[in-house]
Amino acid sequence: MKVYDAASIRNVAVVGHGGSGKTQLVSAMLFAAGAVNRLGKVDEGSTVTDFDDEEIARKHTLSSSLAHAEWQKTKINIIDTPGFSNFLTDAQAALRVAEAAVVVVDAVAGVEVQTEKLWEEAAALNVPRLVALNRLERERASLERTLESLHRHFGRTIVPVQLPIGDEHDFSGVVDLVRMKAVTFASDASGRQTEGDVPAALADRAKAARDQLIEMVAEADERLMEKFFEEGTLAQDDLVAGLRSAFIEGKLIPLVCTSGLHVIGIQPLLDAIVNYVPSPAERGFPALDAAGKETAVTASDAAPYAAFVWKTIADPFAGRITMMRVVAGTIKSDATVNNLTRETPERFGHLLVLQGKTQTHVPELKAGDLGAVAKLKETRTNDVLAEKTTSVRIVPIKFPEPVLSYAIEPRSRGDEDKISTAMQRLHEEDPTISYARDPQTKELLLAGQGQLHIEVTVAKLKRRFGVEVNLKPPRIPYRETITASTEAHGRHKKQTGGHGQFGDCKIKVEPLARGADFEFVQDIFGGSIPRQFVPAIEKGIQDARMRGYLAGYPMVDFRATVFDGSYHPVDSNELSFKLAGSLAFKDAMSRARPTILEPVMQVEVYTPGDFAGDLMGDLNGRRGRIAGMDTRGTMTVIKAQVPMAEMLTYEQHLTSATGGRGTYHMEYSHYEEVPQHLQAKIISAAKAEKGVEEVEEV
Ligand SMILES: Nc1nc2c(ncn2[C@@H]2O[C@H](COP(=O)(O)OP(=O)(O)O)[C@@H](O)[C@H]2O)c(=O)[nH]1
Ligand SMILES: [Mg+2]
Repeated sequence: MKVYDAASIRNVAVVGHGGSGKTQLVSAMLFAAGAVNRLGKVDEGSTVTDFDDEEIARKHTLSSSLAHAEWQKTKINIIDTPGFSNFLTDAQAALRVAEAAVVVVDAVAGVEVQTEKLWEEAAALNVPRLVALNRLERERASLERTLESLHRHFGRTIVPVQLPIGDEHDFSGVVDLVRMKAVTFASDASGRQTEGDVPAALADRAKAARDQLIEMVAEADERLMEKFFEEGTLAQDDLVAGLRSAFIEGKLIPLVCTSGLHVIGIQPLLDAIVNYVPSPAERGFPALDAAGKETAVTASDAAPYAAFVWKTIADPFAGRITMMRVVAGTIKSDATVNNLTRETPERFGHLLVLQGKTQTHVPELKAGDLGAVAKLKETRTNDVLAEKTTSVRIVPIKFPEPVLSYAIEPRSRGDEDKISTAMQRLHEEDPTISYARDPQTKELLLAGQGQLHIEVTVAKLKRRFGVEVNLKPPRIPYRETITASTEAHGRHKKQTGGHGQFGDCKIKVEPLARGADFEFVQDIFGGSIPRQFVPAIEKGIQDARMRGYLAGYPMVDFRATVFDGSYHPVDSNELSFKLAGSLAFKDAMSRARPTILEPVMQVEVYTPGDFAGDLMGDLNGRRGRIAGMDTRGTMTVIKAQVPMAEMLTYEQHLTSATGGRGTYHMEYSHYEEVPQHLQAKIISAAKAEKGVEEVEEV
């Protein structure tokens, strides 16, 4: 396998709405460039980049993957990315290590929800964008209509550099507006191309489109603008160079026409990538300097090595695969490198170049290249591998907190350890999931970006690690508290032959502020209870409060003060006082007016403004309190506090109410009293469950 230097590398992330044909397009690119000798198909599960079992089964990309092809003596690293909302972080990570984004847009559907999100993401990172108008051979596909949709959403800087030849099923090639040539493709999906003159029927349209392109290129550059005014047009060289710099500066977004399934327009797309996309030597890698200011690291292979880990794959057989971008210098196989983030050396084995799941060894990887290494011990996603002395810092990829959690239970007993090991591995691969045991409900909670995300994670657990689990909505960790102060008495007395048992205490309970949990105070009058029995009383109250009073949930936010009692010189012991403490607690609860508390979430909903009114109404219906509204770009942010119990089904609602445009985030905020009329239900549910458990135990 060849080693490429920065000037002959192009890194592109292929992004776009799910189903726009990204994976198929990548497959066609690899095929047309001769990197593979057969056209892989999504529908047959034979593409290079959707190789995971779960991806093949669902026919959807769930995780970014890396492929490469050589074209015009240049190595194009292509990252295929997921386009579904639960998995977008991976696409965002890919944009961090690419010099350009190929935004794939379906020629029938036009701009879709995730197209917008990823477009904004790429723009925020200043990543130049190229639009591939794809699936153009389908019925109702249209350049005009899609272009209108693109202009409406992203502005008029999107400009075709090609026109399609033939409509819908007759789509057979493209007119290259820069060179004014027609390139047509064999109808057998072989990608064989023939170059010729622009067909007469398209000549006028092509000329008009070219004039428009020239004008836009001229407008993007003052010097070209002057030339354009003088001569009424641009020289070929000026057009090519002007288009390239306008693209790199984000002033123009070229649009090409493709069909991934029929391998039409693919070589021109590869040409556009090689010709327009900056090499890593040209566009520095975004970083921060020692003072925290934004800077860019130029990919020079003479510089000291630096690499950024943008993704990790947890493979139960091959072990951990660490995917990195060499930012500077040269990294060699079998070298020991320094993990700057964790301050530890890492011993590298073979460096790998990835073609989907296929790994090829390379002796070294130079600055600007993307590659991988297997079986690193300490290194994780977002780590930087570099000399200790480097002053460069790389901003970590930001992984969103999980928004939704489910309870999981192993299908076979004793699988819990296996689950926890597997989850640790999966978390390395996907930091947007989390896994923990709820200390109160004792359930294992799996949290992720949405229902699909959690289902996919569960499927991975099964396929890769052989553990099967059931998913259930999580139990709400209710709590109990008291609303009135009272005094209470607990006496435990037992006289059974020989030794008796005697413990007796008086306590006072008082409500405390929300969040104060539990306080125990001893304030014993005289010597009515010997000091050594007080911890036993506390233990009795502790145990009893953890078992709750109304519905079995822990009793919190109160103080218990033991202030009096009595003892027996022979029969008193710790156990007796523990029981007296728990009896006193029960007695207190009968007058302390206990009530149930529920967790309330801080919720933020992001939605196009049109839906804000309805969504707020819905949140009110979920017993939510709207805390405010804000606009962020074209989106409205609704902030609200909503009981957790009402949010378990929110994702489905939000998706259907906004046509998938809305997203949300929530985190635990605080506990609040459950309205009285809802408490009875919680109590009877708890009793029913307890009944079941007792039956089970018999
Ligand atoms: N007609 C047609 N179908 C396509 C084309 N490209 C992809 N598809 C189909 O569209 C579906 C989604 O394609 P895929 O590449 O998985 O989309 P992705 O989610 O963007 O990666 C699959 O059924 C493909 O076979 C194309 O150029 N023409
Ligand atoms: Mg895909």
